[in-house]
Amino acid sequence: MKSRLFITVSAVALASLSAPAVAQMSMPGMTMPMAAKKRPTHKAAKPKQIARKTAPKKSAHKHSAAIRGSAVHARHASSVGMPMPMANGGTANPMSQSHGHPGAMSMPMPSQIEPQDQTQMPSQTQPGGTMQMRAPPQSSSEGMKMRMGQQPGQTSTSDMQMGGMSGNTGHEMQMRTAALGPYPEQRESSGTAWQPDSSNAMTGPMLMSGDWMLMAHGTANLIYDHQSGPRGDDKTFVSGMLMAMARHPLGSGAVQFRAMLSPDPLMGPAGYPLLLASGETANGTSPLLDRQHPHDFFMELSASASQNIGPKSSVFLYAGLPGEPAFGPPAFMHRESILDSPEAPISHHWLDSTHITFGVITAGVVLDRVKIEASQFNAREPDQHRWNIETGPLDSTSVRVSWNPLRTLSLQASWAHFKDPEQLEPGVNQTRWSASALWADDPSPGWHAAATLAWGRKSSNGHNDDGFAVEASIKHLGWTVFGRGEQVENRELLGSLSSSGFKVDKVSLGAVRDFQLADHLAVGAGGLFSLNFVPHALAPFYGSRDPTGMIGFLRLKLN
Ligand SMILES: [Cu+2]
Repeated sequence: MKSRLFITVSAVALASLSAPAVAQMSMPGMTMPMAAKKRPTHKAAKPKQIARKTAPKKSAHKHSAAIRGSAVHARHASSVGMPMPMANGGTANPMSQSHGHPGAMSMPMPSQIEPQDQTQMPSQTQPGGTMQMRAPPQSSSEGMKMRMGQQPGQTSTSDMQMGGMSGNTGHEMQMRTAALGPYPEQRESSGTAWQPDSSNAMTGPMLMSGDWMLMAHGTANLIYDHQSGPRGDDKTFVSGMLMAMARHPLGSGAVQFRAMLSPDPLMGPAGYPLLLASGETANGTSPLLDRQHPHDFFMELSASASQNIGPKSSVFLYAGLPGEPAFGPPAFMHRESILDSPEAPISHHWLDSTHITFGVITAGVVLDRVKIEASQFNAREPDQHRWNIETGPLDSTSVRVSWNPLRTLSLQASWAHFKDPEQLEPGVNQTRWSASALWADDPSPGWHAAATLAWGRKSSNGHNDDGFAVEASIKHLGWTVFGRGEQVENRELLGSLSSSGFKVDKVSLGAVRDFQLADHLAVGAGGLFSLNFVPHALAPFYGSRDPTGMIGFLRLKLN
């Protein structure tokens, strides 16, 4: 019954993909010059700006590839504090950033440069779409549904990237606000976490409905997993996530609702075999060892609201049940460096296991490239019941400072005090520290690369246990190659036999090849090989000092 619920929800989301009314989007690089609320004063704006607004009407299809990936949301000085999505938030296809492919221009064609004020043409229909009547019409894209699909293989999309456009400030250009502030949308990752502006991590279909921008993002993996040795196991299972977001302008900022669902509970309470992984429980009485716990069906149900307090600054509030507090790097399934890997990191509980926190409120301030935020949250890890929503006191605290010094780099440092996080260790508090650097760039035309360097520390009962992760991925054509190296100091691996800390390491290398099935849906096939390294003391338990893991997977991915 619960699985039926998930399937239904997934089916609805997938069905929306095939609707002709769906616009291609890349959340980070959302691409449509739409929803610009027009005011008469805009008639005086530069032709280029006007043309951007009018572009959807005249050339939504013809120039879809050009529009996708155009990078900046422009706002005229006279738009009275409303950050309007005139163009869009970024380089959806970083392959083409700054390479000036022929046909990659999102600059208006001459025929588009007509200073028409669409507010005077309320009943005009859009090509391929419907125009809802509304009096008075406020948006050039009111009710418009555009198809702006683009296959991943098509790299000749973008043109003007954020940096390029923001250099165009003679006319007070401004990026359209993201959910939490006036910066490129692709900076936003899971929860309130940041990633590099050059990231291309969240892709999926997008739909405008009035002033609402609706976005979907998701992956479903069918996995065969083999982990070697006496503590290993085999399993075939399904994992993944489906995320839906809805954003609307609010005052000088935006309100956003986000839901993320996971099919993980279908794999059963004991999760899947993953050597050296530990954390949470399958039955409420014993810890999960050498297995990765399933995520709860509800991974995120959150709302956020932001208000700009300056051209590059904002304040925001975020609340989730569940949600992600301001701690650590973005969650692994959203980190561009490793999101193609179907397995969880063994450093999950050092770095980012808080991404499914049952109860969190975060307040933050954005000052240009810096974000400072604090959360009050319920640090108790999810229990073995994976279909429910849990509650608890918001008695834990975290603080995170994020800094994107370059378009290609995102840094964070964070601290958290966890009150009573472990179901199996009641009354034991924990302090965690984390620092990370995320990088993303196009090393050469047609290639995209991402990397993460992260450190996390768990302190409790007088112990400090460190975890490190280095991750990288590179994409070219339909191929993605990804790898990760990790080291953690784990005191849970022998359960009640010993609470000594053991330094264990793991390296994994994998690849996946995606094939486009439809405009917004790709199917991929991939594999992954892992080598684990355990100290002598653990070798008898694992059968050797270097047990291995192998995973083969098929996946469906929204893009
Ligand atoms: Cu997790």
